[in-house]
Amino acid sequence: MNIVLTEIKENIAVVTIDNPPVNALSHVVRSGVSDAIQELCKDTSVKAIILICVGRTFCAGADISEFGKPPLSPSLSNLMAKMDQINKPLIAAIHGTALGGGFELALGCHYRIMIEGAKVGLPEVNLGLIPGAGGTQRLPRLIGVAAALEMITSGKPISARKAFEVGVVDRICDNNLLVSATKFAKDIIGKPFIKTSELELLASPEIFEEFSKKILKRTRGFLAPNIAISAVRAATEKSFVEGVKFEQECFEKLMKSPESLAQRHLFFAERLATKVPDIGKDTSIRKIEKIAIVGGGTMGCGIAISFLTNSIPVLVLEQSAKTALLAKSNIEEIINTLFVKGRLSENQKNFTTENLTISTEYSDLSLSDLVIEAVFEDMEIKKQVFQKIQKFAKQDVVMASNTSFLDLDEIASTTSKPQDVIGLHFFSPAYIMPLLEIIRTKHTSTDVLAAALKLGKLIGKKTVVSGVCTGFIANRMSSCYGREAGLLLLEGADPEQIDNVLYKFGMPMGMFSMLDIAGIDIGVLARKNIPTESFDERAFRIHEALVASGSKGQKTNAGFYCYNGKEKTLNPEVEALTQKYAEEYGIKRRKITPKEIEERCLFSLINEGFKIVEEGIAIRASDVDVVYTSAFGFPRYKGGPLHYAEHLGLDYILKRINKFAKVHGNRWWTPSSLLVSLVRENK
Ligand code: 3H9
Repeated sequence: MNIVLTEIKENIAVVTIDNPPVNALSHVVRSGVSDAIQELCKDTSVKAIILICVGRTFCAGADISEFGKPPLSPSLSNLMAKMDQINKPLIAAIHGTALGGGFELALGCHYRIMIEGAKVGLPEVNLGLIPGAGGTQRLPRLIGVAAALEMITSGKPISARKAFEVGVVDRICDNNLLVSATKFAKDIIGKPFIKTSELELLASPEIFEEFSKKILKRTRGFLAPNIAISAVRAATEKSFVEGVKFEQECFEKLMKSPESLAQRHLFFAERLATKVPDIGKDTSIRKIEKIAIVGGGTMGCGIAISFLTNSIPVLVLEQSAKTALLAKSNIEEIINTLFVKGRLSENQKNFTTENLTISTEYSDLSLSDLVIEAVFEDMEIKKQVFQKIQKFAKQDVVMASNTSFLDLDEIASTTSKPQDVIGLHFFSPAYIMPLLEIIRTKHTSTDVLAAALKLGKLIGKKTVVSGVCTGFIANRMSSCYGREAGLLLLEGADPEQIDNVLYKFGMPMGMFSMLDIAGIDIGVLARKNIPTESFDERAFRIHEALVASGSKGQKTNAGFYCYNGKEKTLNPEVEALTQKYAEEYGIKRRKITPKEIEERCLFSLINEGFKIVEEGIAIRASDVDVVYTSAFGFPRYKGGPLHYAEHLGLDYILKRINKFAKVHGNRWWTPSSLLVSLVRENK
């Protein structure tokens, strides 16, 4: 197979890249394109060159799997420098997604033509990097500093329409890309062309400071966005060549940073998580086209929106006409808000209206391929719902539960087809949160699991498969983290102190602020349905007392904090309760250091993560990282709990866990045997 192929027709050369799956700019592609261009420059019959890709996309960027390995010449920058010397027009013909180095390659061409529906972007910040092949120097020259800063620091791709509007592309076509690019080439042959590197760029220095301030909150802790700003700034202060040099220095520095290593780890981890050892290309997949959701509460509505906004019709089943109508209006209201915010197109909005059905009759489930139960988190209620689903749905229906804690094997055992039962654990709000935790029971059949994985991808979720245990991967880990935070309260810390430490570590917010937002009552209720031996009741006594007194969090203006408009202060009730329960449990209150708070909360999480892998609940360690970064906002620049553990040193973690076991007992601090063996093997 020719990875880079050149064909010449009527004075126009077409250089085609064919490097599946995403035409990454691997060494073979770089050298192929470089050689092709060199040859075509010499050929006087060639008047224009089109650069195009086959397969599902234009180049998706540098080959990330080559990062960290010895560089092979030509580098992408060498190739771009060569393209800058070329004396005939170069046209990039873009379909799919031109990302990172792929977009930079297109920016190095003199013209760009895009097919409708294609996208371009510089997502390097998502990998803890900045564009490293001239992107920070060329893009602002082409579209101005403000628009370039937004694209480079957000990493978000833009549509062909938007690209045309801001001046990234010269033409959009709606069908045959090569034919359109050839026509475009014929139009411009003989006309003078401009190199992006030679475009003039002017900007006032204030724009950079203002932009830095604007993105401060969303980029907290990340290294790359601010470095990207300085690289764009260099484009306004230095010559093109000097600017490119500065950009490359920044790129190389970032490449070695722990932040980029962590973010690259997640890139591959998220893709690996979709792979399950006994599910292969030949595995048959249960057909899922029609979906029904039993329960139109917050979760049910959120799940329905996730499908509807991805063009999948949904039936929502409720107990009464009144609650069914309420669910419908809630869904429509959210859809409308998303539309007003520009997050949904008019077409998507219309699809929703036409494809949402509500019902109160179980018999209406008879056409559904998948029924998701999203009712109250109560074992008995769920069992009854499953029995009804089986009674009314078709023979080969997939029966899913959205339970976040309960024993799915037990739920499945109430049906005569446990092989058709699976867990689809969405996180709230389901249409926003990126993770779908798929729970595989000991009976779930491979065609059902394969269908769930496919469905997750279809609705744009990151999928991770978990085995059955209390809380599965996400909530089991989160319970440990919450337990330590609760115990630390009793031992002498206050909610604000704990929250500040966790926020400083990089979590989006501290444990108690989070509980106040989510509603403290949710956890209190959930614990009523799970085995008491799976949690430490002491850690949650304050939660229970608060809920009993009506302080459920922000929704009641009081929880761990009191809320008065924008003002947030510690709730004095919490201090009184901690004193009371500390005394009751014989806990001597003391001054707690930030280090202890951080290590107790995070190392308990890490230890549980290793246990989850050791027990086979998670397929691999990196799945745990995907879950915790996607479900609970563990800082991506730290790569997830288990990646972070490796970064800190597993021997150090084990030493501290052993120390905590000595002080606080073995019940929660028995080190994971996987962790112990990893430390032993490393010695
Ligand atoms: C860069 O360009 C730096 C430059 O500025 C400077 C250089 C000097 N490399 O996501 P999918 C693999 S940094 C290697 O499931 P989709 C991926 O691992 C780069 N491999 O498909 C997976 O492999 P496997 C900037 C890559 O259709 C397979 O392709 N670019 C790369 O859902 C399919 O991937 C980016 O950050 C790569 N660049 O989504 C873009 N990209 O099957 C990263 C993908 O073995 N890529 N793979 O698991 C993406 O965002 C998505 O892959 C894309 C397709 C949207 C393209």
